[in-house]
Amino acid sequence: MIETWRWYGPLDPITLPQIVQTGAAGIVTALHDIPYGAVWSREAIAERHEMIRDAGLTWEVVESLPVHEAIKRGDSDLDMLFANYRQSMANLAAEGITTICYNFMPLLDWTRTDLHAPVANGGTCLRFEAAKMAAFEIYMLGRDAAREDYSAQAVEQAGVWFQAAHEDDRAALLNSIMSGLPGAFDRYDIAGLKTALKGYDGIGRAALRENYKRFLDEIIPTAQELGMKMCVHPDDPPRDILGLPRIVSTAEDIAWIMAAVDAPENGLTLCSGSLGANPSNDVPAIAARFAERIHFAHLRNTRSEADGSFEEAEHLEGDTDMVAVVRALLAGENGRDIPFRPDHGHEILMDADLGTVVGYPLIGRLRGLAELRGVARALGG
Ligand code: CS2
Ligand code: MN
Repeated sequence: MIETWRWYGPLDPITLPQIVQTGAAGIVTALHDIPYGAVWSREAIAERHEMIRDAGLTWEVVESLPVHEAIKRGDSDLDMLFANYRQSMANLAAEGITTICYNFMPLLDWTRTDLHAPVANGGTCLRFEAAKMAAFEIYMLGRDAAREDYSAQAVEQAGVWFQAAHEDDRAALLNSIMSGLPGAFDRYDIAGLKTALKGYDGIGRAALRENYKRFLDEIIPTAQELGMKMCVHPDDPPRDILGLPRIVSTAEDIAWIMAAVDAPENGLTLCSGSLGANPSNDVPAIAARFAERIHFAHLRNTRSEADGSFEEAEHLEGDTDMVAVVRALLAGENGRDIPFRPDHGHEILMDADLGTVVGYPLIGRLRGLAELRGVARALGG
């Protein structure tokens, strides 16, 4: 398997020469400065590619080439957005970059309520606390229907939390929930989020699937012409949130996507952490079932709690048997060629001082990468 490392570009406090020292061979990155929906020019791609090459690394995967919200909403006039997306794909292919990760989550990418939850042996992790998310939805967004989406206990605790919360606590919660959009343009405040949510009024699961199918129909033939592999990233957490449907959350969802356009170019990013946050997802089984369509892997672990809360565990700990996941990936025909990266990591040792992108500390990820490397090596990968 190809060891990779997510790099946020020239503004990332972790430099390319430092990444070389992690032992990773490849880079996963995006042109984060280009607004969603605009074309990635050949020149901008080439310039970034050269930096990576000059450091002795390869640009293995684009993460992400973002899908504009208008496409997810299925607005009527999307020709220009599809044309731009295809043009970016062509420009990337011309530079020899042929694996593209994207997601189809409405509005929010990964969602957590605490960015620095303490872990037992020191350090901190990203945490999703059902009661705090419920408090955000019910009291801060005023979405009363959210009461139905959480356990009675979580709803009750949400009230308790909100009563006791100061303005700072609420601001911190909003900030945590918005932090899953690293490098993204659209960060919302409460008013902005309410407006953005209105744009999804009337869009349920079936409509979102229809919009996704339209995207695949527009994009996959181009991927085939260009020899590119598209790989969708699962929803994180793998459940509806803010009343928005999520359609990349379970094995059944993935099977629907793979069948929607049944071609190897229509593939999957196996994110063990995202999928694993739903206890009914059997991640090694998902890896085995879709192995031939998995073009990229995010390896990380989570530990779920009874009320729907979960937090990120060390890469080899938590609910998912990581050795079984790697074994399943390696059993696939192209298993040895799959790029993988340690997805997130705990902030440990000096990490908190380094000013790295939230969820992407240096030492915590380095630890994860080293552990995963050991697993892969032991299994012959
Ligand atoms: C990533 C996602 O940080 C993460 O959890 O795995 O943000 C991922 O980059 C996107 O969803 C892919 O489009
Ligand atoms: Mn991931």
